[in-house]
Amino acid sequence: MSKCFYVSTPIYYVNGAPHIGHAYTSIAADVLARFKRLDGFEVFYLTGTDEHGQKVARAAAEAGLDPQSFADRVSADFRDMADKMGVSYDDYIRTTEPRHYRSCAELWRRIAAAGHIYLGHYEGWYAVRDEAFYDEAELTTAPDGTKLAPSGAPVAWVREPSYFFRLSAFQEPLLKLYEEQPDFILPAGRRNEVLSFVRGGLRDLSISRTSFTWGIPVPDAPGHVMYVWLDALNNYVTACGFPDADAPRWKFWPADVHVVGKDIIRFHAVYWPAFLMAAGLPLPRRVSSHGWWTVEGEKMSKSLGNVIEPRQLVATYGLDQVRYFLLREKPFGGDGTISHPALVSRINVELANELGNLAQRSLSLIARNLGGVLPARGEATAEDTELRDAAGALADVLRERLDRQAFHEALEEVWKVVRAANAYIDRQAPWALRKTDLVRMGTVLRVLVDVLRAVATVLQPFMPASMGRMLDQLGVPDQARSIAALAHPLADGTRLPAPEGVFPRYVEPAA
Ligand code: ME8
Repeated sequence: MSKCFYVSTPIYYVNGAPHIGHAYTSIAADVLARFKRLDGFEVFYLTGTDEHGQKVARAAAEAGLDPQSFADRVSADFRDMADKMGVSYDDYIRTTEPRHYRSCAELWRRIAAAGHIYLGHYEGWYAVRDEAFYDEAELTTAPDGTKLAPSGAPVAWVREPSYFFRLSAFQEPLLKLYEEQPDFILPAGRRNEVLSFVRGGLRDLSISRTSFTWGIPVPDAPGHVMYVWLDALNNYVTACGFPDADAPRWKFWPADVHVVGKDIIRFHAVYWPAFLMAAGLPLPRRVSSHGWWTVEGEKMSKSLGNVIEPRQLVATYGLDQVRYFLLREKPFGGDGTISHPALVSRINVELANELGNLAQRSLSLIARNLGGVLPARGEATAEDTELRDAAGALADVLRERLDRQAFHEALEEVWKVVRAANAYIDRQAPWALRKTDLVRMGTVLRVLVDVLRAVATVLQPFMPASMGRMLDQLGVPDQARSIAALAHPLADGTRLPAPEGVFPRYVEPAA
């Protein structure tokens, strides 16, 4: 039996169009999914859309559509975005699907049967933009007198009958969870924030609304729809077939990692495990949160008109180039900014020059001087062994980095080898050996092909199409592109195709 791996993205609200922040989260989760597949795991990668709640109902009304038609349209656009970004999801869940209604009703019943739900009256502040409740003490007041949530979203006073979840009863169990599983929340800075929030005491949570209808009905409680976050979080088990314990996908639960932005860590690291504990279900292994992207140093916003459309970015710079940039430019947990000069520099220096050119130089020498035939591994010098060993260690190094979502470190480790290979080719100067020592020239070029093969193999999850082309050029057959296959050397004498550049330089369009 192969090992299972389950990774998810947040399900995105369908109130507006997808932007680069959504694409980023999905690409990061995609790299994890692809790496695990390459490493022999059976993977379940889930993404999708969050379609209920007041925020979506209002956006639909503004668009002059009923909420379902509106959600159909925007959800399809998010799906198209995922496809265009090379996101290899195994399932695309929508919270308006019948399977999800059934799953939510059952989750509610289990939590209620365990005595963790009671009927009351909610009175307090609510931010529709965040779909979240806030305490008075958390709010600030804008110059015009509007009360604002810590996220900057305006809040309104709400008063209505509501069911409550006994979140207060889960303070100790949650603290125990964070202590026993120190890497349940990554990165550590976010974990500390969650810890102090939970240590500060938890109030019971309002989990139903009666002032609007766009939601999943609460079982046996006419007029109540479920709080959109209870509905949304539950998508992660719906997709595994909950409540059918014999569903084929149930084996994937609990999830290995929920990838989320830092804005929604509280929902995933506090509410979600508490709901699951209350329902008697196993808990996810990790919630890994990432930082925020700004554009040329500015917050992305519709009013500033600087929202980046991911498909547009790909049209300008190329898909693999964008995927690489997003994971390389900033540490996962930290914030970063997307700028044209930074993109061009990553593309032209690291991709076109350091990696693309290295492959092109090595392969053209084989094409021109060795008839395009892969030379044998000759007698190795200390330098050959050192470089080959560094490349040989990459798979283990990347596994460790990606198991803690350190994408940026993973790419840095690959680039150490790429830079070492550039230094090696310059020092060995195989083009000069052509006249003095043909055998040594073959050995040097073979070392370079072996190193490039290891590099391209582990980079496939980041840049699937380009690395596929590089492996074609290196003569690596399809069935020899997994991590396990790296243990087996390429066959001497393999005929290599005519080399072609993989990464074009970005050239500014003529003014
Ligand atoms: O919160 N930088 O959906 P959402 C980086 N439906 N990431 C960003 C970003 C930015 N500037 N802007 C958005 C929801 N994101 C809920 C989730 S899950 C059960 C329900 C990403 O459409 C980031 O992953 O508001 C963030 O967490 C997510 O989009 C929020 O998407």
